[in-house]
Amino acid sequence: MAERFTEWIYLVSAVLFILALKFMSEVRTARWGNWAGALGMLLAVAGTLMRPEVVDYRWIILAVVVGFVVGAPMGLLMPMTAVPQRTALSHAFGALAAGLVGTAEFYLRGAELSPFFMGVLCLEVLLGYLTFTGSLLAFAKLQELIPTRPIVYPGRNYISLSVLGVGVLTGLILVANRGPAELFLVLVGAALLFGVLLILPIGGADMPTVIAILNSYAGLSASFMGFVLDNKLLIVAGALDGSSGFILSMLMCKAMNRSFTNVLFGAFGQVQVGEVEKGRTVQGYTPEDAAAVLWDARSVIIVTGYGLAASQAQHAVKELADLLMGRGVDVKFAIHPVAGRMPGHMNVLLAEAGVPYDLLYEMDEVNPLFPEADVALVVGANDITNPAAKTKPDSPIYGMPILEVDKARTVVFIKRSLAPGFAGIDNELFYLPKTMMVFGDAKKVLTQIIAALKG
Ligand code: TAP
Repeated sequence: MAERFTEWIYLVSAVLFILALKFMSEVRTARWGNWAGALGMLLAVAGTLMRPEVVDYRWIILAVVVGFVVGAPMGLLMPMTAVPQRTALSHAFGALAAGLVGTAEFYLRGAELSPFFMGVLCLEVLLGYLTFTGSLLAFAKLQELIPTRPIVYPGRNYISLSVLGVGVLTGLILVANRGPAELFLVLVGAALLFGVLLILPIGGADMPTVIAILNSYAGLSASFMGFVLDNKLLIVAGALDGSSGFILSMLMCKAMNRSFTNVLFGAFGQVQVGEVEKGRTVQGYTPEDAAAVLWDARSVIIVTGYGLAASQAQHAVKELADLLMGRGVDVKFAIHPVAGRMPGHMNVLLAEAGVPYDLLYEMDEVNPLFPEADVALVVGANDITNPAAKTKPDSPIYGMPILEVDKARTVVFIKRSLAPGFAGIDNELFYLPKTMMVFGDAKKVLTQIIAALKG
């Protein structure tokens, strides 16, 4: 009876997980997606605890308390800018759990497993442990605990693939012989080492894409765990996680015009400094100058990027937009799919500040509107506006679709310096006569512009 009840609860959870993904694919329904996912997980845990094989709750209660004590402050206190590294940590622990369950199953009933189940168990362990060390390293790079630049050495791809090859070969021997147990340790060691080798040559700024890939590995590992434990919900949830993570990483690569292999093996971001062209001058302006231009404008398109997140300027930009709209100015926000450092980064920040959804325009909708705009106000963005993506075939961002701010009558850039962004390259736009560079922290400069406009 309890078994049957659990199966029904699992079915409802699986539907909620699918709905969560569906809701999260649109800004308007994203919050429901969160709730659907959380409810699905609550039901899944409750259903599992009702299974007859759970006979003692003491360790489980302890684990729930520890999880709550660690997880609740992380959710409440961690700033939005740290979400990529928080996600990396979650993947690390989820994947470690899958790896440990696989290890326990191997030692408890490895000898009885059929070749199919041994194969699945080996895949679970391989993906679980490599995701564990890979995600920990991704976390350390994003948190700048270790250097974020790609760590490259000769023959790195061959070395990494050889270590993976050792893991796969060991798995095949285990499937054929179901032993010896010592070989299992080689499999675990190879997986742990491969996770490190995979991430070392990848630059910190590529980590969000890598995290989406690691997400899909962790999901697959959980799905394989579902086979080993004969738990249908784990199979479904893991497969959803694995496939959605994979699709997300593909979308991110497409939006950056990078191939999957270029992200994983291209050591992108090695040349981060010294790329700014020397001997050219830019025109620096004060916030008051920018306020004067905005005062006269009839239409303004605001483009936000990573710097908005770094300076937490979302509330200031909303206040400025309100002020301009109060004067009858037509204000739009242009959203680039890879602005910032994670998918939907700008949508989340602007939604947090209360910017109405109907002011947000996707790249394809807004690009034809730039020639009509009096001002393109670029706040803490760089690469997503860089015309090199269209004009310089040797540029690392060549082919990436951009927001065509250069077509507006005046371009106002708010950033702290001429420093490049994620791609490490100079931006022609800074040097155009129609460009006004207003140097400073985005929040500070916006606050000064608002004060000048009010004054
Ligand atoms: P970036 O090209 O990285 O430029 C951000 C600019 O913000 C920098 O040039 C920096 O210049 C400025 N900045 C930093 N802190 C600031 C502050 N406190 N106040 C004002 N400005 C500040 O960012 P973007 O235009 O958003 O482009 C995103 C890049 O990240 C793309 O190349 C994309 O391919 C890559 N990427 C995105 C994702 C996702 S999913 N979003 C994932 C991986 C990679 P200063 O230092 O001079 O201030």
